[in-house]
Amino acid sequence: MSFRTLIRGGLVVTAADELHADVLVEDGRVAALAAHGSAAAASWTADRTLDATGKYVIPGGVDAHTHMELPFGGTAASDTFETGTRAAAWGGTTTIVDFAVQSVGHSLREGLDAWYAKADGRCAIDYAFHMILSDVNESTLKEMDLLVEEGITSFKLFMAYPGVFYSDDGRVLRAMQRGAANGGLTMLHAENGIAIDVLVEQALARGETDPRHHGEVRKVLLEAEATHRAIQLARVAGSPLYVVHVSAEEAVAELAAARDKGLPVFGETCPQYLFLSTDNLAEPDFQGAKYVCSTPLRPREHQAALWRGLRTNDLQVVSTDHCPFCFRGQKELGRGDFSKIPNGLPGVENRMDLLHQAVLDGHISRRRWIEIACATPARMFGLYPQKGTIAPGSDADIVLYDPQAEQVISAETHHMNVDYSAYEGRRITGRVDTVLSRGELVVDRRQYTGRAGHGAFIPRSTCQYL
Ligand code: DUC
Ligand code: ZN
Ligand code: ZN
Repeated sequence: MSFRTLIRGGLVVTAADELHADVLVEDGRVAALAAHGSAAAASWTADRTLDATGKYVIPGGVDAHTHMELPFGGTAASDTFETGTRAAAWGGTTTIVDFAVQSVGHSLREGLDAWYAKADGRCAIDYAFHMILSDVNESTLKEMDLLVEEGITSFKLFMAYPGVFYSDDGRVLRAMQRGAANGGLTMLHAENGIAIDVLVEQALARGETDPRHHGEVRKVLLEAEATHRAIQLARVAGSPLYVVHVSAEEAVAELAAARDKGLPVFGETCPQYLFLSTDNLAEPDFQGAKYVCSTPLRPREHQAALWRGLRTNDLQVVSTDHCPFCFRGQKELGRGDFSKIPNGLPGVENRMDLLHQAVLDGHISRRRWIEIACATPARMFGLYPQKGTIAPGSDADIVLYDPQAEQVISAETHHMNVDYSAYEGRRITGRVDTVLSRGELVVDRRQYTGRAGHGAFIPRSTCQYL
């Protein structure tokens, strides 16, 4: 017996359309859409009807950049797959793409299997994986082909973090060449980590140990230079390129120049770069440590360039880089030495709301909100149209969003497993009301009804955005 859910009376917003339509869900998938009051909609019967009057009916968010349980700097990101995906659901995100990590000296297989094991049976929403390459060699290059066949179709390399994740230009080039051949999308952390480490050492020697110095040594020019270099390497390899967590205006300019030449170069930014700045990093009493991430927060003047990039499609995606560390006991590891502060911010629960606020503030349109947060990440990473839209045949990952509800973001009320909020006290208009994942209610009128283990691993096809 099939199970049917009817979502009545809402405004369906996708990247392409805004429709006053009812949505029929059958066995976890979208079966049909029809205008309110149409003969088709009137004829539908269902086992369950959700009243979406006054609400938006939007695709569940796709957060293409998370780090649940990431080991980093002698500690590990504080959200597990269980707590992190639950928080994601609360925030209207129904798919995450997390980064499995290969460590130096180990195979991709070992790293990937460790990530499958961490996530299996624990997720509230669906999930997929990218693979971080820390050790590019003959054997791991061959393994890339196998991963693409298994649905791990994107590979992150680091120009930063020498001695940990860092790959030199030759290794980056080899991985790009392999991706060009097997269809894998190369993702790059574009910061010149070799130069940054020199500046870190010099700053510490001068006694500059506060969190704000993290932002000062990780210079805009070193992000722009690495972005430029990444683009040239991708051209040489004949490979597309996706630059993660773009934060500097000068890096956006490099992407825009490449795109003006018609190159398949893409960029992602994150809420922290759109809403926070070096003012936060400079907060007294070591509070700035809450905002230490890499790439770093920039002076607030950079925000306008990021918003412009999102409007002009020089930037295509907003993901969170969700990588939470508690202030107490984790961020505190870097008291007296900013280079020991674990890098990362929480945000998986906040992205959809912050971007809705950006619609109200006039930075982006309502459809662009859905495009950068749902549809494009799904297409970029081979999940479309299963994820990222509301269309017949798509998974019924659907959010009923109340555009008029008021909320104040706070660690007191959030669901992420972290003891602070990067957006504490911020007023937002708009709030998630109800969330469906493959037709199952995960949040029902602000009550959590999901469960660990509902979320499934989703193998991905190759990039659909080329
Ligand atoms: N940046 C962060 O802030 N955290 C994890 C890894 C990264 O590149
Ligand atoms: Zn990174
Ligand atoms: Zn990251």
